[in-house]
Amino acid sequence: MTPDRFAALWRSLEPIGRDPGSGGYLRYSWSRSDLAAREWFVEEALDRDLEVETDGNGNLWAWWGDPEGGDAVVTGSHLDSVPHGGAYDGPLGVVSGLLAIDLLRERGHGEPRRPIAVAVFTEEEGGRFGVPCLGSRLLTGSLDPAKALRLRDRDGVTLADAMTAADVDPSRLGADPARLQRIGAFVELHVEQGRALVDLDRPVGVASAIWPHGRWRFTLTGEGNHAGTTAMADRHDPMLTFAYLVLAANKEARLADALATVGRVAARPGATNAIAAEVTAWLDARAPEQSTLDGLVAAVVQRVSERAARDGTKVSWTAESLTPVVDFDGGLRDRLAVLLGPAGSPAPVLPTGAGHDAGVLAAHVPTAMLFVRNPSGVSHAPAEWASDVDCAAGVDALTAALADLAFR
Ligand code: HGY
Ligand code: MN
Ligand code: MN
Ligand code: MN
Repeated sequence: MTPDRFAALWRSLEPIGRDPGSGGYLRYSWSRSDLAAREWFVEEALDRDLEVETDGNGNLWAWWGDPEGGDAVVTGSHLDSVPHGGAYDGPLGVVSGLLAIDLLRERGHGEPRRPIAVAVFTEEEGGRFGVPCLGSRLLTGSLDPAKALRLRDRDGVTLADAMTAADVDPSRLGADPARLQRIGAFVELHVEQGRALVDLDRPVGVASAIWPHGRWRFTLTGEGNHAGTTAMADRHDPMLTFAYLVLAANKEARLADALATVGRVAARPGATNAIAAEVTAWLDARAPEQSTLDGLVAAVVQRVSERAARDGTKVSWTAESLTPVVDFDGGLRDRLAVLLGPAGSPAPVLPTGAGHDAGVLAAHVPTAMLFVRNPSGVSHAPAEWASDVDCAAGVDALTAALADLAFR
């Protein structure tokens, strides 16, 4: 794959959903820009004579070969983004899957022995409805469809209404064991969200594991009152408790050598001249070990509860999503590391703290991930970037992986 050829397809998707102000993406699942990106995918797949289907959870599948053949080799990723996210997180895996099929056909492999599909999973980021990997969790039966249909976005729109508005029937949501059984292996290519490959000076790596991680929603309740007539000593201000939540998360994560982020908060009523009555804040916590993660969250809860008692506020919390550690299939991992590295120097194998649909599927089918070098390591922000040269190397790696798995 030449960098120019990668760039040609990449440039046809890149503008869809980009916010002209921040340069980041606003591709929330079932939004207009997500629908435009999905339409782009369907067109590109049909141009390649791939058979396209939308499953009951809204995930897209573009097939080369008869899906009923079973033991399929599936690649792909997601097209949705976090608010003002980067261009490559998700789309790189989808574009690379389509280009890998082009290369396989041009290299005269003939028809694959195992059917191949490029999949696009819905709401991987949880950017609209709050639960990450929604499409793959529903497919694998690891999320209750009734609960999913009630999920609401920031405007109060339910997933059911959003799907209906997009002309996709929400009543088919739920586990799809027959579809899952079709998959013999899943390989997701993704831009690296970190700098390990930069430090190793390698364009492509193979994932070993995904750290355990989760999202917790904290509700801090105080007493709304007038900003101009309430003495400081008389206040029960949940924003104060919130400030302490952020500090405690930061401190406890550093102590535990783990990661904790409070990136989203909502204050009610949210008026400049009114003391907040209630604050809702979301904690994203991640650690190499489950015990470290559990300890970190327990410490944050303890600190915030102690603080709430001092502030005269109340605190409640609930886990919105939990992802246990994912160890990718060792055989697949090692096979791809050898295949994708120059002779005698296997591709680097590295863990990640980022969640992926591959992490959900790994509990059900042999799964691997390939990473493409990200020079700044930045992700979930407009600055996320990968060079056309490295992206082309990623397509070559994915092509080699699919050739090895589906044509032998
Ligand atoms: O949040 C994550 O780790 C992933 O990018 N959804
Ligand atoms: Mn992401
Ligand atoms: Mn992603
Ligand atoms: Mn007033």
